[in-house]
Amino acid sequence: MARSLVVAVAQLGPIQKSEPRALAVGRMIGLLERAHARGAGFVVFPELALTTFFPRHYHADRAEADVWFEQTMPSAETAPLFARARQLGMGFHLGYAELARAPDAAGQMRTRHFNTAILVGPEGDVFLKYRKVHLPGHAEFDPRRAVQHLEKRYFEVGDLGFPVIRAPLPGLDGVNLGMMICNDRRWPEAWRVLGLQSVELVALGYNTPSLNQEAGGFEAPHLRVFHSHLSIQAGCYQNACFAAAAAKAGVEDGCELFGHSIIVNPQGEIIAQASSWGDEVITADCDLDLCRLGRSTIFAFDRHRRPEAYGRITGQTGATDPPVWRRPGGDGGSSEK
Ligand code: CDT
Repeated sequence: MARSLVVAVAQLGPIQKSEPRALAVGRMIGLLERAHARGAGFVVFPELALTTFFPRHYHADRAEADVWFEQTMPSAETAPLFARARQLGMGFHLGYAELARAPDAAGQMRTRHFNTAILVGPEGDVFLKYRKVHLPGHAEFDPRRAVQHLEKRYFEVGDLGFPVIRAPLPGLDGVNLGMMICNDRRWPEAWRVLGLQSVELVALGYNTPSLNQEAGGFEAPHLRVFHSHLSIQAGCYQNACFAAAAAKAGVEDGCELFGHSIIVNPQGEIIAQASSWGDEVITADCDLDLCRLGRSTIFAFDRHRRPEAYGRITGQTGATDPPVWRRPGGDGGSSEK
């Protein structure tokens, strides 16, 4: 019998700086209900779904930015979303800014800030938490940019790795679920760590501007969408999994986010795509057993991977220069550096 799950992506249109969380949560409940009416058992909401994408705003005093963070989850404002999902028997994925009292690497209790996402089950249990690992942007105000991207200022690098959990979703005893947040999708290492845990469905939220401010805006907007889709499609194909990628879209605080939310199958094909820049639900009926083909043939990791040749992947961060070729016996000596 097919292991079938109707997956929904709930793309959110813009959330302006002045808009309260309650407004966003009301919109999300509306999207949840639309997804339910289409038979979905699981809904993916975007990265930092409760507020505007605040890393575009500079706070000289970092503590001022704490207004964008959630100290509890569910919070008073998000409790209605949890309650409605439970009533409808639906699971969901939610991205938010997390302010936690948690021990750091040295075991010291500290106030910590993360760009976080959770997977919530149909009975309201938090199955899994993930904290964004690849934080793009910069930590200080950059006068060359028309729009800031201060994720490195407001968040710490996630400390939970890339976990996967096998958890029940409507109609299924267990689905192997994992998460990524936005920029993570561009890094094949992240996909492979999930693939090595037999992930079947990757939930992923993003806020991606149409213009690359770092490059002075010269990167064409259609290439920004292409690179996003390329990364997700390649990740799904190479790791034999589905992905449900939910964008924030439209003009938010004067900055355009490109939307183009998608659902991708293990062949790397886009099987559903948003077409608006507003609140929109897309769904796809996902037969999770389709993950088996890639996993048992070309990407049978246990038979074909060669970790002994991959040392650089975990051994270094930046790229080194290769040795310069020199003709053997010539004046230049050997080709070794
Ligand atoms: N939110 C996020 O990670 N956005 C980045 C844009 C980076 S531009 C500094 C992304 O990779 O989509």
